[in-house]
Amino acid sequence: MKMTFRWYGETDVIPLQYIKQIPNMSGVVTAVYDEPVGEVWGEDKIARLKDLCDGAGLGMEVIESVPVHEDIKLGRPSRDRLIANYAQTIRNLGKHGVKCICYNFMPVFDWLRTNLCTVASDGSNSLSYDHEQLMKLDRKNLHLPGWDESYTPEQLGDLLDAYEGMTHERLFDNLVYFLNGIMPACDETGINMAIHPDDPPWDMFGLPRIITGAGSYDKMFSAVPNPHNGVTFCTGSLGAGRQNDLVAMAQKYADRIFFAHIRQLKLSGEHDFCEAGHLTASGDLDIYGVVRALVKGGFDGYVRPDHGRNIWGEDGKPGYGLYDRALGAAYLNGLFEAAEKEIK
Ligand code: DNO
Repeated sequence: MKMTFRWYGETDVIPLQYIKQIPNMSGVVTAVYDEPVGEVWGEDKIARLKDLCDGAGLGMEVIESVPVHEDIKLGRPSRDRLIANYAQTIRNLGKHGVKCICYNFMPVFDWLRTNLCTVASDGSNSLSYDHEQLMKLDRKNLHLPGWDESYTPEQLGDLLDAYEGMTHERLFDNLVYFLNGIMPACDETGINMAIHPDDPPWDMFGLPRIITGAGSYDKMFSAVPNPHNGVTFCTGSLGAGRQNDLVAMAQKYADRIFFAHIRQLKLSGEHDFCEAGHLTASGDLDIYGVVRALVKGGFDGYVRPDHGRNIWGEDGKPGYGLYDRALGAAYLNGLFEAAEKEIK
């Protein structure tokens, strides 16, 4: 396993040097943030990021994310040009030592929460999701925490209209078309594609979601068996789906899990959850069980502590402060060391 940490590039308030000081930190997970979705990432921008990481003694082998243009998800005629651009970005990243790309195939919205700052009894705060509250939102006038800057109301309205009538089957076919289009670039460069599960793993506002659990994985691997086609195993996203047995999945798909996002949830009701500290005892997901299952399955990928709480007075980017993620990394290092010594 290679321990990594998400870093939002030069505008991130967390210095690379602090990340390097976390024990066992092999590298950062980052992206080129100033290229419009669908454009090719230029080598100059990639090289600049890589230089910064090198300078701090950190690797840059994982990119999260190279976003997929909505026209590709919608299957519009422009997709062929956009897929060719994506493949070129893969080739450019490959030239600079990138080994793994995390992406998602969620229509319109990536992650969804109803509150980015839910205060716990110990004074820490974290992200949470309340299904009833979300269902009450007006689809025609949507305001979601963390999303207001991504779209103007008109853009959002047009996009939601464009997905009108989109079925799970068609969206899945569009994913397969996309993967088949980029696999040659992965074969050439050796880059592994790691799809992130839908977060949370159910349909929203009439938009289909297709990467929700073991069934989706089986379907995707049988449609595109190429060994570079794999997943980002995100415990928090998959774990919100009560039907998902994370421990069984971690072991079963270990050889297709190129990247693991590990975080903890406290579940309530059928859908609701609040993010918690990484420790198994802090929530309802068996983090120890997942790590053990990954090791048992022969997992050899990248790991990052996923969303942390804000603790010790830090006012970090929601989910991405320094302190609690560093505690998460330390905890995960311990679990991996123990599991590897026990199992190998
Ligand atoms: C949120 C992240 C997601 C993730 C993308 C990957 O904190 O887990 O935004 O980066 O879904 O494409």
